[in-house]
Amino acid sequence: MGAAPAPGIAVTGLWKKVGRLFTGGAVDTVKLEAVQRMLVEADFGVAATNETVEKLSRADTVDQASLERIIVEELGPAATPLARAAEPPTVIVIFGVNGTGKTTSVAKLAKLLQREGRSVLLAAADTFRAGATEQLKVWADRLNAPFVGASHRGDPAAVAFDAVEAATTRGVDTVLVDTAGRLHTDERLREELKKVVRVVGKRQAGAPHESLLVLDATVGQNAVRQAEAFAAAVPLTGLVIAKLDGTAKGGSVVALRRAVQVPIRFLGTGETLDDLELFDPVVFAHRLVSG
Ligand SMILES: Nc1nc2c(ncn2[C@@H]2O[C@H](COP(=O)(O)OP(=O)(O)OP(=O)(O)O)[C@@H](O)[C@H]2O)c(=O)[nH]1
Ligand SMILES: [Mg+2]
Repeated sequence: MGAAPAPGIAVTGLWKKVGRLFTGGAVDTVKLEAVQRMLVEADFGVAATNETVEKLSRADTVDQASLERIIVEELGPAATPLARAAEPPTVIVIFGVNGTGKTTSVAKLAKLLQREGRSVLLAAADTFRAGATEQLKVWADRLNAPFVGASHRGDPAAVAFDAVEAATTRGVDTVLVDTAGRLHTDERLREELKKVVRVVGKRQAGAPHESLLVLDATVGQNAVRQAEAFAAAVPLTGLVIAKLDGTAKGGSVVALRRAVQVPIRFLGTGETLDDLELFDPVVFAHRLVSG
């Protein structure tokens, strides 16, 4: 279990607020209601808040450790490493609403895989936003990774297809596909993303091997609605929760996991290539409660 909170992650220090309620006397409704307000304030959302409070009400003693334990349960299992296809290339597609941190997360994941000795190719299937292709190209150059893009308004599925093709020819291990961000309610985007998934699946058996949704931790409950909408559109294999350095709440991580029942895989904790960590529920709950 992590002792001190890692630099870069903002913490809520939940126990500093909650703990004083439980220093003496029995757990009663007044105390539980106070906890409820604190959890909502920390962005847990109503459902996760109520479940946590309900579990607390049944606990023999309420202490720092029991609150952490309950939150660990809600956060689900520790993250598994990224999938690797039996026959390369492995294809990883990144989804999310505009501005959540998709492109940055693609670059961070590329760095992580390179550190593990895996070669990567970056594909700019965001042909919608002007400058998006160039933005990913800059990261590819910095990472010294091959890159596939198209002209503005080109077909994103064609870019993804070409990228898998190029990776196969060059013997590249993993393709990371960046996609366009628009509102999660946008029907055209949904169709575009489904097509990307379909087309890479035709080109490469089992692809995409990972479909990761990037969510912005600073937007609170709005991210829950985004997560639900994306989960309904494409089969997701994991969540990346970005910008955790920019929020003092962090309870949204619990709410998000609950909303979509997709495992949390990575946390984004800053703007540089190294600001990505593998999600560990025990460490995270500890930061949330005891930080
Ligand atoms: N503090 C912080 N900033 C981040 C993090 N991840 C991304 N950002 C910043 O958030 C902004 C948007 O990031 P992008 O990666 O461009 O987001 P995107 O989802 O690709 O955006 P669109 O392509 O416009 O949809 C940039 O300024 C990033 O540097 C993070 O974990 N922490
Ligand atoms: Mg982008």
